[in-house]
Amino acid sequence: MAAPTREQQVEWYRQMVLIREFEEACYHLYAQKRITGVYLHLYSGHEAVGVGAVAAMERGKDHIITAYRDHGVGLAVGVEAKYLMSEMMGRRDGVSGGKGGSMHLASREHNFWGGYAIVGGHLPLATGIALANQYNQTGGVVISFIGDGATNNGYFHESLNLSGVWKLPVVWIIENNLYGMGTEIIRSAGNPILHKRAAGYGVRDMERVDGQNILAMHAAVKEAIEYARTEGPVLIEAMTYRYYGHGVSDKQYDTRLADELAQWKAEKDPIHLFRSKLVGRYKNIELELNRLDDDAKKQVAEAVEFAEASPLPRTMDELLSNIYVD
Ligand SMILES: Cc1ncc(C[n+]2csc(CCOP(=O)(O)OP(=O)(O)O)c2C)c(N)n1
Ligand SMILES: [Mg+2]
Repeated sequence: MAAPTREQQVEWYRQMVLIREFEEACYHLYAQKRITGVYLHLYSGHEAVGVGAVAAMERGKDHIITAYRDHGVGLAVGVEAKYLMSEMMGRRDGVSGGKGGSMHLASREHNFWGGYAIVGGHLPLATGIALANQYNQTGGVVISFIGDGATNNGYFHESLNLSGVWKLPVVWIIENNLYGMGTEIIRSAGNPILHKRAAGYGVRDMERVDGQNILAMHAAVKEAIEYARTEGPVLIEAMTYRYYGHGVSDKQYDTRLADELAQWKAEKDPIHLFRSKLVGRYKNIELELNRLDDDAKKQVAEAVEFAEASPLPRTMDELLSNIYVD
């Protein structure tokens, strides 16, 4: 596999800082009740997983689906921040017409199929999308993210099994952030080495990948997609960490967890690690990266302004549209 170019890596850095900035803004907007809803699940800490995986996709051909921690994937596939922010705020210009909110982002144009709130509920959908691609011989592969907690749900086992039986073109990526809500994975999984579950279903086991290292993520997912395109399903376990607890209103961090969080931020932050790699490798790149940091701030501020000016979907037509398929 050819090494990623400087230009590609700068683009990945741009996406990662945009996601971080977007999520920080969402955190504050939620506290101010400018974003509402029962939950808000942020992607801060996971950026290298989403950006690395999306970077390995063939655009227009491959597909991607995830659960409710979905803002980062939306930005990585290229949905404009202003349409995502409008969806956060339930506005007409939102990607789902303002009727989905944070957990139901999707963009058909980007082959990004959501955004689902039911734990594991999107895994049978991923299986179906992969089956459609196999049946129609499109050559397309589906990337499906899976929370570590979701691997104990029946959907996970049924979906992996069918993908193995039919040799479907799907890359299953467990985003193992060590917790499902407040429960540590070692307290909920009989065998917490989650990638080993691949063996039970005839899925290729690509083991653990450092989800804080974007270059490792990209390389692993690239290899997985190439395999899935011709041979069948693959499972990767990406090790990562969430920065805001399960959701932003989850103030679970006792002293032990606060120490753990501080350690991940200090030693394994995916953006800091990538930035220092880039600065070490390429002369004079720092100014370019600083500019991207500033651009991300500007873009998110403009997205908030755009969203707040967008109307709420309140007409009778909007109330009744997109409820059933015609
Ligand atoms: C079927 C179902 N059961 C329970 C819930 C409540 N719930 C929401 S998120 C969650 C934890 C999932 O954790 P994980 O899969 O590790 O994803 P993470 O939030 O860490 O990204 C639970 C139990 C739900 N939404 N759906
Ligand atoms: Mg988890």
